[in-house]
Amino acid sequence: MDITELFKELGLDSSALSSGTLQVRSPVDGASIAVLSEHTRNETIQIIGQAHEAFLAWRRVPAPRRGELVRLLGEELRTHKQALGRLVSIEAGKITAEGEGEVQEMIDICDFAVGLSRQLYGLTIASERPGHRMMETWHPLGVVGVISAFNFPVAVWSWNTALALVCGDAVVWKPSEKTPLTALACQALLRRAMERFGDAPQGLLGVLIGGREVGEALVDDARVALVSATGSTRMGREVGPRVAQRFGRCLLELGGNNAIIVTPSADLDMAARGILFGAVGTAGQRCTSTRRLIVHHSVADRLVEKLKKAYASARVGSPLEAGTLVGPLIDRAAFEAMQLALEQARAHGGAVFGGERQLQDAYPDAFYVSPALVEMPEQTEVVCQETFAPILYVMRYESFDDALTMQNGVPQGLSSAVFTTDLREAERFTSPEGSDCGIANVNIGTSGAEIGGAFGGEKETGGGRESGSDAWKAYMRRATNTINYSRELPLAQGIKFGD
Ligand code: UN1
Repeated sequence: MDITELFKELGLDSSALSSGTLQVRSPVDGASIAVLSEHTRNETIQIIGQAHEAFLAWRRVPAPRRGELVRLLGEELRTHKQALGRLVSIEAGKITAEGEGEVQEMIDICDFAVGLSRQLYGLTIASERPGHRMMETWHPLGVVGVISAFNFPVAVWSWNTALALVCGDAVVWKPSEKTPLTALACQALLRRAMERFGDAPQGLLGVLIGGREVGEALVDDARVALVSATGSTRMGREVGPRVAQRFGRCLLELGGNNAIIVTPSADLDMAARGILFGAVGTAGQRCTSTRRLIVHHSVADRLVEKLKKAYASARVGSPLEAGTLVGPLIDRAAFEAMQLALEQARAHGGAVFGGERQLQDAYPDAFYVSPALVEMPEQTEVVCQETFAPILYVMRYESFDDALTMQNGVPQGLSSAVFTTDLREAERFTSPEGSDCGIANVNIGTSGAEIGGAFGGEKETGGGRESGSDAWKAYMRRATNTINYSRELPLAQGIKFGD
């Protein structure tokens, strides 16, 4: 499908994509695919104002009816799954299966949120006073500001938006400057759902096109009750305190430095497959990508050999071509960061396999690399950093205790996994003294989580939880109600006051 047709199917007006100052380039070949005009600070403030107006109306709509809008959004996504998946591939460089997989993740969260729209339950609590009842009520929160990254340009928005909409909130979204087109396509799809829905308030979703200035206006606006931000730890360090300064709420989903432990009893073929998808998939540009392999010395040689074979045969190429497993890095800066990390690893005694630039002749303005496997003598400084590229550091261990210490010995705490068939090791890994991450898996890799669970992590990952389970509670405010249906006015704690 040619790009003009793709834009048309996704409701993007081609003429609006060729004016302005924001260059949008495809990482597939580095070519410009659009030039967008950026919002000013004033426009941003206006868009937040419209979202706030929309919130005031939307909060009065019954939650199951709000769920109907999300159901319709899910229908639009089903209809346009291929087209939106392809735009994700063009704009973010994901292979076709992963681009479409990302849209499937959106459909899944819509289904989840529709069910949730009838299950925003509060508790009933026993009162200590006779003739009294206590309960909890969950109310819509306000405008939710969503800041998202290039690597999951649409799914992370949908986790936030599907929940926010059923919770009665409006959304203002600042997508990455690297992937604004997929954001505009999502906005157009939601608009279509809103037209079919009938009476949804217009400002329910604002999309901000621009860089730091619009992001700052969103973060600092007191009408934005919750800022849900996905990206680097550096970004989170700025956003968190600014939102806290005005007593707003933050949901942070920041860097990961995810490890897989492989123990002597592991099924090595299965482990190798899990590691390959985790470390090489999405060209190592997921926050859940596997970045460290902690392997028992008795199986290390065998596993590394298997991995080297798999690495050598993983096809690097255009994500739009069938058979490609590894697409491009997002841009030159990502390539340079990767090379710098590899140099540092070498300086710390690392033996690097792979990592070279590929396809430079065919795509001089794009950045393809062979994935790198780096055997490290120990977990040095560079291993403790998140480098957003396909680098897998391999370290060996002697005792399971050491493996756990190494797994937890980095500043980030998003995802983790153990491959073992030893019940004791599996249980210890998921126990309180095991992995310190928000996600701890057994016999599956670190990436590719389902939407049904809460997603997020500890330490420098920021502590936020999005997506499934009871993550919806972050998008609502809780009121505790005590209702007296007696003719007396007893005070709590047995206090007698003036009688
Ligand atoms: C991200 O990289 O920001 O678990 C999100 C996964 C996906 C989501 C990743 N479901 O890899």
